[in-house]
Amino acid sequence: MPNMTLKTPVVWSDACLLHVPKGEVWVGVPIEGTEVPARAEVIVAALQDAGAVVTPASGYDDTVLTDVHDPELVDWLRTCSDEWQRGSYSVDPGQDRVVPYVFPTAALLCGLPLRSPTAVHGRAGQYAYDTMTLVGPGTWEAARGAVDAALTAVDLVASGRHETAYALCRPPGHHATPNGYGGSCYLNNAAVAAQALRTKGHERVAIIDIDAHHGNGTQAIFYDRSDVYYGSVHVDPAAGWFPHYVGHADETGRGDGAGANRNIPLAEGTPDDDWLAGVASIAEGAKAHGATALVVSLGVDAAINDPESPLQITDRGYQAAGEQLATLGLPTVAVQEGGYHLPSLGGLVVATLAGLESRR
Ligand code: SP5
Ligand code: ZN
Repeated sequence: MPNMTLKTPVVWSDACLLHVPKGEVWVGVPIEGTEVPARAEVIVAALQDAGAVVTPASGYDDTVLTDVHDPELVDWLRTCSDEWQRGSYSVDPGQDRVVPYVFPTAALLCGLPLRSPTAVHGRAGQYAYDTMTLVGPGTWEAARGAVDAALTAVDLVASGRHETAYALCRPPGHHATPNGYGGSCYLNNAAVAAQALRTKGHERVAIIDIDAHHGNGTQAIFYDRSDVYYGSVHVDPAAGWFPHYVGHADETGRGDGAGANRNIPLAEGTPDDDWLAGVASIAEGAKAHGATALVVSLGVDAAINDPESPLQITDRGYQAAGEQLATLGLPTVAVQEGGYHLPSLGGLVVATLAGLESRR
């Protein structure tokens, strides 16, 4: 897209580079992992090339975190790496990142109440629900920086200064649940942003999640609430894709939240047209819900070359998704979620933001 100038402010915190997972454990095998600091670097570079102004994130108090997360999860994330380093794990068995190996699932507890173990290598499985989401020395600072970026973007639109703002959050957030973390996510940036918009006076907020994976964390946080709509298009978890257990079409909300959750699982290989029909359908749902502000969980891993998903979305598709969401005419905060193909990441984000700007 030559000769374009993005007007959407890009909010960024240098702290987001401090999270260095040093790999992940997948089906028991340590692999390199794709949620790397270079993701953020290539996105910033592409946005600057497109003329976007990069704004540093402001600092916010930790109290915003417990609007959407249990305090125990927040305390764990803040302290577990230091506790792990104080143990001898980096020498024996030679692991300097926090990695769980046993999980208090229903299959283990068999109805007994959960009792939190003292040993940090036991307790890890109480909060981490997978083995791919390692915690290291800079993880907390980076996750906090990502939340700060999301909240700064909220302030930019809530003040009326901008119609749309983009937070370059890393690590991503939509798999982080009220009381757990996984899927390369620790704190739920999109949920914090939606909650902040609620606090600033928007009675109804919509979150539209176009990451290739279902945002099980965001869904869980708002599942019982009528004030925040969650809609997602994603590769069908039942077809063998993370998060496997959650993200089905019949998950529509519960109690007060009944009807305020919408999942559109898609087959492997889904191209632009069918994906865009899903995005349009979810946008309709957001409109019907009466939302007056929008959070976009902007994962670009549905892209055709992405190594983590089998969806086949092009740059044009992402731009068209941005254009569709722009027709809602709502104050919009876009937060970065996944996206792992380094050569195309930047162009995909630029295309989406260009689409979101189209209503000006
Ligand atoms: C935010 C986000 O997009 N999280 C994605 C979490 C899903 N990660 C699953 C990783 C599975 C291991 N990938 C091995 C590479 C196969 N091509
Ligand atoms: Zn994803």
